[in-house]
Amino acid sequence: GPIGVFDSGVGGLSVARAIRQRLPHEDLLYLADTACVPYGDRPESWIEARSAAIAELLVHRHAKAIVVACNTATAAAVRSLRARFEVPIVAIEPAVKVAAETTRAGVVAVLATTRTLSSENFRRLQGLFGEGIAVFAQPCPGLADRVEAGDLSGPATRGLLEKYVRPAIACGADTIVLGCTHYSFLTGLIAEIAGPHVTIVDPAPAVARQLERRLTETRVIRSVVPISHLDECEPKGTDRFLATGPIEHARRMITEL
Ligand code: DGN
Repeated sequence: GPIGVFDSGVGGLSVARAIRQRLPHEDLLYLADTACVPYGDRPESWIEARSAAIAELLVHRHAKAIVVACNTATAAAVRSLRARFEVPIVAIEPAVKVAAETTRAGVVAVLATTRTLSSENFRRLQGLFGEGIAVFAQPCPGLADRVEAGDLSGPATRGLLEKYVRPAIACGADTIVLGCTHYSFLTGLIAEIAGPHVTIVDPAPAVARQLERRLTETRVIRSVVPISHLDECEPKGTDRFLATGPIEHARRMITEL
């Protein structure tokens, strides 16, 4: 079966790309929950239940592993997904550890959704890996929506990024963690605004590596939020792309994968 990958929208395609590169012989089954994007504004219990429904759909379509390609969903749902499903659940999360190993200034910035940064999971990561360094947690309201709207370089996106990146740089950050999969598509612009001495950490390749490990090894949820509508984009090779709502932007970004 394929590798099931999901996000609230197109952001997780950055993770799909990393998996494609690392595991070229695996098939992908990607689901963009575009009917419900963004997840950032929704209650944690809702995200948990929705993630369960999506995972169920992917497993029903024979996914042999599920990749949670959304930091917000990881924070809300990873534990219950692992308890409910037997297939390996590999989940992206802000790469505080890598950033701590990378920074020389001892100051790292994490760009993510408000929900991710206020989560228990993020506190845990900070506790585990943030000792001895300053972690500048920068919520980026509206930024994932710009990417979802297909605006990767326009004035609105640039304006938001300047607002979110500059304060961290002013505080001496030399390492920026992309703590939301949507921001991966803004790496170039972030680098430009942050300047040449700043390292950008994208956890997507680490997720692909972790998936590779889990596939060589070889777990079940109760309430679900039903998916009432499903569209499918044109397949790309043996890869398949589904959406529960608008798929126009997803379609364009898939072609560029
Ligand atoms: N792509 C999601 C993440 O990685 O957290 C965030 C997008 C959203 O639904 N707000």
